[in-house]
Amino acid sequence: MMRIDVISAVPDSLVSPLNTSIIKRAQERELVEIFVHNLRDYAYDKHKQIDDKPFGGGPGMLLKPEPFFECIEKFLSERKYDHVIFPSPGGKFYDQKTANKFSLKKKIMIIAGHYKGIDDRVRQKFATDEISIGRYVLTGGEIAALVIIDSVVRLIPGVLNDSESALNDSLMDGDIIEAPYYTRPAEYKNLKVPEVLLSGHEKKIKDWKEEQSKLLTDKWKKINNLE
Ligand code: 6GU
Repeated sequence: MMRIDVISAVPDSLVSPLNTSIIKRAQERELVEIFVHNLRDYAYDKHKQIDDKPFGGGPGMLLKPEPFFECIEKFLSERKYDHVIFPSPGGKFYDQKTANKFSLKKKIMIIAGHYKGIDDRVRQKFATDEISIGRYVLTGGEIAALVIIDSVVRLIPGVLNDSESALNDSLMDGDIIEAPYYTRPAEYKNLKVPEVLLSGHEKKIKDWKEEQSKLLTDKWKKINNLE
């Protein structure tokens, strides 16, 4: 079973999303165990302070190094981790290839920052992978941690049912966008399902899906300035 430890100053923001739908089911099936840790539990001074003003001035507060060091050093003494992931806007862009790589591992730790971030010594000392999920700014690393966990856990064998199968998903076999899907009703508010999908003609349906996939993939590359 894969083990994922997440350390956060706002652990509540992680709990509901991880206990929902497919990720919840993956934990119930004992395919992954996900532990959300409250940084404040590792603040050993009497005020349990986890943040402080940045040296050199500037607005906002930083997460102090000591609670992270206490927490991370404890975890590292208990087991060996394949990756210690540090979500950060300055990191390497996250992609499917990286998700595939992480999904093959057994022990992953994710260190989520909040406020203006974390004292940089935490990253220097412990991070093996610094990862950005895109060119925009978030309030913290928690949502990035959820993105990473979701994309990794769904790749663990047994997590998805056959009907949810990852095999032919968009981007799985290298940047392919799938044809659009429709269900009943065949017509709704004058919006029609493509005729071919109602035809029962297997070969025509297959050809249509391939054609749509190619069109959407080309359009996707164009709007995203790829190739
Ligand atoms: Cl990983 N963290 C934050 N705070 N902002 C981001 C990000 C991560 N990736 C893109 N923007």
